[in-house]
Amino acid sequence: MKYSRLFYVYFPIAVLSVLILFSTATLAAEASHPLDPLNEGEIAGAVKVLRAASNFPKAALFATIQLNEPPKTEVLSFKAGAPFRREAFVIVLDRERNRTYEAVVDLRANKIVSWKEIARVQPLVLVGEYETLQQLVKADARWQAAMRKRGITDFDKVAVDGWAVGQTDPRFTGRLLRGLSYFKGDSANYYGRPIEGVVAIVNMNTQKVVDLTDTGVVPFTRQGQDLDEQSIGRLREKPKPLVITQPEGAGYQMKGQEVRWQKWQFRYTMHPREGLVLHMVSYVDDGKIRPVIYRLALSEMVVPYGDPDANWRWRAAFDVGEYSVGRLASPLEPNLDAPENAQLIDATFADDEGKPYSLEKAVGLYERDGGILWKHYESSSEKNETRRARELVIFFVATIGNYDYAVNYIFKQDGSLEVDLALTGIMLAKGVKEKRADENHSPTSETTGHLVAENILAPHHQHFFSFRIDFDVDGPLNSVTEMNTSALPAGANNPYLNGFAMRESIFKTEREAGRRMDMQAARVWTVKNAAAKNALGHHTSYILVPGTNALPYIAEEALTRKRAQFINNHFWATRYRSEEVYAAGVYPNQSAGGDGLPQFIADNESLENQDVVVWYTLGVTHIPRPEEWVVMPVTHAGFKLIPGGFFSRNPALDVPK
Ligand SMILES: [Cu+2]
Repeated sequence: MKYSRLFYVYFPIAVLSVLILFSTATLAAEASHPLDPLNEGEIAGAVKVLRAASNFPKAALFATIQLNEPPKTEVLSFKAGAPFRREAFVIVLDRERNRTYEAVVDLRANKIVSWKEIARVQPLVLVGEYETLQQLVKADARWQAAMRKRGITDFDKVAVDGWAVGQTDPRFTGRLLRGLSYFKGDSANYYGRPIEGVVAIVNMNTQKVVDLTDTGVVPFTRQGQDLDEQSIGRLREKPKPLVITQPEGAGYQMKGQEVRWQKWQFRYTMHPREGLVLHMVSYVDDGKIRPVIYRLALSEMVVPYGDPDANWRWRAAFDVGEYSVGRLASPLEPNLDAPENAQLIDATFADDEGKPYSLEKAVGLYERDGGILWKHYESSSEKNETRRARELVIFFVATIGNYDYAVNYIFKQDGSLEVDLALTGIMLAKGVKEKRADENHSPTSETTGHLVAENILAPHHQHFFSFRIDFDVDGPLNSVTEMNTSALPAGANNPYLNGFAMRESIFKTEREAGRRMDMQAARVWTVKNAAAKNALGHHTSYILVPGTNALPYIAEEALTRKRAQFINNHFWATRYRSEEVYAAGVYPNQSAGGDGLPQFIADNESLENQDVVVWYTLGVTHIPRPEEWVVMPVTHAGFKLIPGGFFSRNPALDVPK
């Protein structure tokens, strides 16, 4: 049992030392709110109850152990101190029989509430499978021969990376992973040295390498490419110190999982699959708590690669559903991953055996300068009025193999909330025989990848992120609209041809609400409350303002596209259903396609004045540059949720100097 750093904040030193001396497992851990994440005791309790059941498969592994979030109505009506349910949702993999089960365990009564087999699915990649896969591949005679052919005899110098199998030959069945080999040598970083052409397919249940392809030797460098200062070599002069201090402490208050800052209040949890989740985001307006969002998280991702090569055509990582971005959060390094005033918070997860563990410094929370909040300089009177903005950032970074993704939620004083993704890490590298970009083609020729170093090509790819936003603007009953702007037709009403108008239309049903961006129409979407109005008579709303985005290149007929239909639209809206959480379904790993959003909208439910959920797909088309090698400078992509008639005037007018 490990006390979280948060916990310390609320206890004076004297009390703290007593706690350390007489620490008991339950003190820090007791859940005080229905949305509190499972603590170590609860995870262990759920596992104990399941293992004690006579039908529990002996060799089973735990793919997921998470809070079974109570029904929304129960959470919304919860009053502090009142009793509330505690349940664990568990996904169990029976390796021996290749079967998957879902269980719900009542943690108060210590009993199994439900246990059911889910046919023909594979849970996400288990933590231990990465190492097992590596051992299995390295023991394979065909793989060893492929290494020897490349002059590699010391197999300890090779790293084998585990990948969800993606599209595969129907000959191979069961629980499959692929193994990609890299020359590691004595370095930490091996992603710049792919042993191209060698890919293994492994059945993880039978623990057999079922296929090994070797499409031929491609040169790779044995020289290390580590990223530490010493390996990089000559460094520029370090800038003079820039110090961030908060002499009176942080400007936010934190109580358990709840954060209050500058009229905002919300809860957060670190979810094993989705990473950071924001719950019950509200704005305190004139003393009244006004709900905006019930739940916001990254629901799914897919990263399809555009190289038709035999060893690349299947690559499309569903990072949330196949790998789980929460459990793959990397521990944040103080003063580097976050500024010096940041608070770094641990998360509690379960391993494959169901054993709880603490992932240290998984979440960062800090205030930062936000530039100018608003300003006007009165030229005639030479009077300046400026207010400086402050922002609150809560974030985590998921590292999925070579790539690192930071997901930042940024609260602002003007009532807006920004979602900012930062993409960094190392591009997926393909070994090629060319040493120079002009060796085989002219600069204007068609390519599916870019040479970024000698013998290294970075194939073109796209990153798609699906954010699920369960809006509750001034309450759960909302409607969804689209705003399109266009020029007015010529005529008596528009004699100078300057006129343009915005038309707002309401989505009546789920299928109508599948939409794409339109720059000509300056298209945005809103979630409105039909019952609540501001002082000027506007229905209160929040507007989803897209930022950069992309459309998919992978064909609609391709299996990857069928599995990732959430990328068909930038915007989706569905009726709230507690089980509809993942844009590509609960089990995208080895899926045949069609799960998730296409299913959620199949019944075409009404969206008018209902509890609605919005899904925003954010795409990034990545045409690699040499400047992104050997590690990528951060690329940002995101979107904003801004109030539209939620307030009656600029809500940041009251921010003092
Ligand atoms: Cu990329």
